Amino acid sequence: NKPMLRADYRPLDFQIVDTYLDFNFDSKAEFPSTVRSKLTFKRLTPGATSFVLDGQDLQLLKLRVNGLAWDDYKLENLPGEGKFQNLTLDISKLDDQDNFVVEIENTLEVENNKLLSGIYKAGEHICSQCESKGFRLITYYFDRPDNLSVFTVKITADKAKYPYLLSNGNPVESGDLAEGKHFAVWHDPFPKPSYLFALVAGEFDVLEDQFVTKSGRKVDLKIFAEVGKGHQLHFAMSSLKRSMKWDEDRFDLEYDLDLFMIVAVSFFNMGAMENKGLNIFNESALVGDKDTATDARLKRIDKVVGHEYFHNWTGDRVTCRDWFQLTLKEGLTVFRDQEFTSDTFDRTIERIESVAIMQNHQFDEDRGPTSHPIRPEKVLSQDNFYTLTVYDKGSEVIRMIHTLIGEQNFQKGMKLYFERHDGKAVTCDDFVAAMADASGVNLDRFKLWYSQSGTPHVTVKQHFDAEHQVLFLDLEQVTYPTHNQKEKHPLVLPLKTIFLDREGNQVLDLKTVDGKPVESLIVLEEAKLNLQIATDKPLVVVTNVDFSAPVIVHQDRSFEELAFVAQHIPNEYSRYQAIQDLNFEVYKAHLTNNPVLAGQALGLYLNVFETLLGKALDNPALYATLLRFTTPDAVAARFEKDLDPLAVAKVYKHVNETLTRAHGHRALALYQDLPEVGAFEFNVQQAGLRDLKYVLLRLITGEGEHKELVRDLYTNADNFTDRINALNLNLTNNLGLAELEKEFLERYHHEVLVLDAYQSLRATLAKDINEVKDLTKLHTYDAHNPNRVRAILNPLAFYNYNVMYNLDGTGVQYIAQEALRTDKFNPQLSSNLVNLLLKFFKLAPQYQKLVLEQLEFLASQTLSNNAREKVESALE
Ligand code: HT7
Ligand code: ZN
Repeated sequence: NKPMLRADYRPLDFQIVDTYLDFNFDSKAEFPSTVRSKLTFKRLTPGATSFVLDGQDLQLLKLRVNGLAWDDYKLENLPGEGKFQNLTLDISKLDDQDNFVVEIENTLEVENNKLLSGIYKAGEHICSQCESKGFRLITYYFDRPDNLSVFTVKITADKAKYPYLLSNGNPVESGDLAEGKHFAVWHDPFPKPSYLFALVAGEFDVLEDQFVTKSGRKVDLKIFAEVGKGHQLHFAMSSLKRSMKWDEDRFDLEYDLDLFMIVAVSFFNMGAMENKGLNIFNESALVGDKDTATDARLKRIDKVVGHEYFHNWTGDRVTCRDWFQLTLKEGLTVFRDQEFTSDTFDRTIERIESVAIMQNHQFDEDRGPTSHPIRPEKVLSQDNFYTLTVYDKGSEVIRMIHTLIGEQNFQKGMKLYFERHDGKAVTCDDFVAAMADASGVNLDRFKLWYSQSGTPHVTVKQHFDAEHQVLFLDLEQVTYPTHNQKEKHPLVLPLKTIFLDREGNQVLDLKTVDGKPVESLIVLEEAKLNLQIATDKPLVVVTNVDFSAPVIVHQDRSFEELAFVAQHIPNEYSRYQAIQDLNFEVYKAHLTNNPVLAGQALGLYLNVFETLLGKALDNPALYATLLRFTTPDAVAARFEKDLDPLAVAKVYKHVNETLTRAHGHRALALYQDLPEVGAFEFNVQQAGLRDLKYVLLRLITGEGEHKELVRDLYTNADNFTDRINALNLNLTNNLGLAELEKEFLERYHHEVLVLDAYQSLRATLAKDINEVKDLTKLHTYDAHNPNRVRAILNPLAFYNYNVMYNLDGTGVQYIAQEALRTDKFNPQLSSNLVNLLLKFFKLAPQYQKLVLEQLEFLASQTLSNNAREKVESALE
């Protein structure tokens, strides 16, 4: 298959303006299910006489044009997995009619569709997933995002098995039919591309509520989940209502239909999907309450519900012209969900968490074999571009625009964007133009962020000339060549900067020696910037505060200076960053076997840790984060090469043991002083206290003492977070409290998502690969369900280095085998698993060899486009 290029975009010659779909899910055999479509076409290019409709794995039964049987067509089988059968229609006989109707009838494969794309069975439910190219598995169509059409959908199915029949928009009609069947008709007045089409059929528990918009319209809200799970939907409903309110308050955006529905399904490749008026969710991102979900998962539910809801405007009302523009809707919507979480919970913690995704994962993507700009130029499998680069770096790019022009101008830009493009399919250039025009700020140079891949490195050098009372501050940026792009240019980097004096006070209103103000936002536009700052005392310079630009900062600092910043800086994000930098020095000193340096670095870290412990009660949520010694995955992310994952894991263990010995008694005193958390509520204070309890207990019980505290935590718990934390502590610190695990497994025997969390914990702590493989024996395990497979393999790869990178090669071999197995039925899942092997380039040779062997093995097999694109780019 040939890759597609961004430059190859051509507008449509015809548009399908109106789409009527009539689905018949057969009650007896389930299949062949059929769909009859009636598509109203409009000619856009005068003189155009033929067009090609996309199709895959379909069987054409009937074709009519303007009511007459039509022979002027060609069905073409294209290479690739699945039977691509593009349908070319020749309409030259139509005598130049610019509007005409095409009727098509075809079968569609529902029951045996394991791709989780198109229309498929998720357990007992029928559901759809059309982004990005799933609609072609349903019927022949212009399956591309720039064909906007008004959809009307009729669904007919067995009433007993499928009591709910749902699609986008508003319900129009429903009724009973012969032979136990029934039907429902839905109409969505907003023109949309095929990727936003949705259909769901099945039996569900439903939670209903209402939201009154700011202009006083009543919107019915319905959330559907598997029967028996209805009581676990209240949190998601509160998230939805808060999201709707927040989008009105912060972005002045109101919901536009009379009904908003969300459905949870058990088989899904991603988190969720923003289909107009009918979001479909992976149940793991929707279903959960205090007894079945950790605080972290509830927070994720909140975020994903918000994210999909926010797409209603940024994605649905204004969509992408082509898939190369994916970051137009995803980068912007991630930015919006991050802001929602920041405004709802805690801005610093949200920033720390989203920066961790960038630093620990996206930076590796940007320097590895699949490096691509946020708006890619060349794509083989579109599924492979739902990446951290497109989503999270895309959001950082939006955030930089926000930083450069300010909140007020940004909101003006959003207004202008909607005024210009509502109901249209547009490009990233259109978005940036709206921001530039609304703010009056020229963003021409800034736009390089859309086409240049790789992470800029910024070197900060400073020198104080006491005699002339000048601080020389030199900033320099460089982006190294990446796999996909050799030549790089300077980018526009907004760098928030703080100056501290030796007493730890922030110094404001600084001027350069020629009298110009030194802004707290330094914008580095060229390769270098040299500032001469007038000051009578030396200053500590901290830049990229709040991670104002997605760059890697290099700044030579002594351990003492890092400890000083960690203890004194009046910015919590930078405190966190300084602690990470100091932790990294601890690792480096240990890894280079330099006992003197290691002792010095660790000594300073222990001091900082003591200071942090002393302040923990001021802000438990934040300090629980600050009190965690940097984990091996975050350390690995800082390496460009020669990473020894086993050695990193050893240092992690050693430092945690040292912390227990040095501060276990202080942790115990603090634990005993903690305020009562009180009856469960989901808020940042309570979640913070629960997290702090875990962090302290981990220290306290590090040497196997005080295990009764862990037993008490479990026994007295009124929530899932405390229970799984107790289980975790028991296993991590070998406390021998087997009775906790027994109770846990009995209590949650039927809770599949809870048992996924248990599997993840087990996979993280497993001692060898057989222990990991044994997890597939649990009664809930299903080798075809992405949630079950990922619950084991992701933690193995990210958090269990001892097993993943065991030098006998069995860890990486297992991942490769699973990638190959899943590639036979779900290439999207397989390609995600191949990702777990793509860190090979930074490993020390003995580990790199093991991973490359597995990638070469995969390359020798028959693979889907999705997996092949990844494997080949790795071996190129
Ligand atoms: N826009 C949604 C993308 C998505 C998806 C893409 C490929 C294959 C399966 C998928 N499920 C959902 C998700 C989002 O960003 O909101
Ligand atoms: Zn999205």
